[in-house]
Amino acid sequence: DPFADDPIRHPDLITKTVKPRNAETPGEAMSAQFLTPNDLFYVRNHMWVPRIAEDESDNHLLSIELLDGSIKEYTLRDLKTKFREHQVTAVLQCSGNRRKHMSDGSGRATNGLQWTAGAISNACWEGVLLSDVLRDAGFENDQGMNGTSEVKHVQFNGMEAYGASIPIRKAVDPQGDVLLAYGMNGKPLPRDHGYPLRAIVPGHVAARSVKWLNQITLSEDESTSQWQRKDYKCFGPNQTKVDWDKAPAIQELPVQSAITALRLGDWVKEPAVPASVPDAAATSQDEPAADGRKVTLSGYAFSGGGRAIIRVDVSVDSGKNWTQAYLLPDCDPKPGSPTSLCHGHGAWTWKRWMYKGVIPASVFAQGEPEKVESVENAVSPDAASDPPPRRCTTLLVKATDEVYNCQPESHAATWNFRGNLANAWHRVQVCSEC
Ligand code: MTE
Ligand code: MO
Repeated sequence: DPFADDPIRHPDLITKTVKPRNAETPGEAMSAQFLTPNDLFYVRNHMWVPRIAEDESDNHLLSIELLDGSIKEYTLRDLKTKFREHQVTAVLQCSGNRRKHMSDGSGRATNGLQWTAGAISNACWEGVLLSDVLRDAGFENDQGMNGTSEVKHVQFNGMEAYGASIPIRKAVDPQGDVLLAYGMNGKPLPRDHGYPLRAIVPGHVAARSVKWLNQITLSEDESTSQWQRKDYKCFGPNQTKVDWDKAPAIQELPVQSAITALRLGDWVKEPAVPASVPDAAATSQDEPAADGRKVTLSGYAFSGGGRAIIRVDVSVDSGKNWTQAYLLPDCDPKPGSPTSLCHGHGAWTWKRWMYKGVIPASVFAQGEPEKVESVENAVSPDAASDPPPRRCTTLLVKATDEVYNCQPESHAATWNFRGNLANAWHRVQVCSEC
């Protein structure tokens, strides 16, 4: 059993599969902390977890093959002593995050692990810049940056045979912050997250952040692994028998958001309509008690490519009206300052958001709840006062990034048989007596 030596995991992780280990971060843990604790960081393993003894880790060997076939070797000790250490705060998000929402929301099955909203986490990574190491190995970073090098891709290989690649430009971009990381939130990388060395490619799909890294190859071509050439690509909703070569591998991620914690509070009395609106005030005479139910929502928003989140919109009435959520200022003061939790040149981290409001009684629709996506990991209703009959509404969140990318309204339009990059508005149904 190749998995016999896998590490023991935190019981609060939400297990999807045991061999190999795949587990989501619990919703409350995502809302509660900007940096996900190491033992609650989501785990996505395709195979077993390689073991490197602690007293051997400094001798862990990284080999770098240049285009002419020559090989440079660095031990982890070399990396730690020859190069300047950098910190980069960055989200990792699996391309399958929210795949279950795509399956449920579109009514069409997708292939792959049915993740809900927890295949994403945020950490401060410590390591050395890939660009510094490539320069030392003899690569001309300028040529990689301006496109004159024959090297077009940097291929990463992990010890258990996982592999992926990124474009050379991202690898050597002085603003790109690609790390060879050995630390995570101030501690050595945990075994599940690549001990003793992994790539961190901020702003890109996490599939490119290869764990247990022991080989880098500079090449004219992408990695030939199935994870580069097949699994992590998207096709049109009509396409199920596809020409894999025609679609580019996923690199930068699209804009995303989710509700990860939801708390329904007490019923409160509120005027249904402002008295200053005469017509409405007249109608409200005939209407039943104009109360509403307090609600507190929180969650994350994130966009790839270092694009910052500028706005998060919340609706408590199935999308008829929207309000802006409060964005938590985790990265203040200025990113890069020693007191900031954010390190790096781009907006590589998630923005956590919060919303406190009242769901007016009038928006709870009568009748049986329709079937919608759920955040089964997140809902923790409070005990409420006297329950009225079961009436439901849909709470929604959507985010916008700095170039005004926004999320699609439904999963139907972006459905793809691999269930990659599910990023439609996140919907959670709540009922008046929940
Ligand atoms: N690297 C190796 N060596 N083996 C893997 O299975 N999985 C990839 C990537 N790097 C993987 C890997 C995928 S698909 C994801 S989403 C991330 O690692 C998950 O990183 P994490 O487990 O640290 O959250
Ligand atoms: Mo992934």
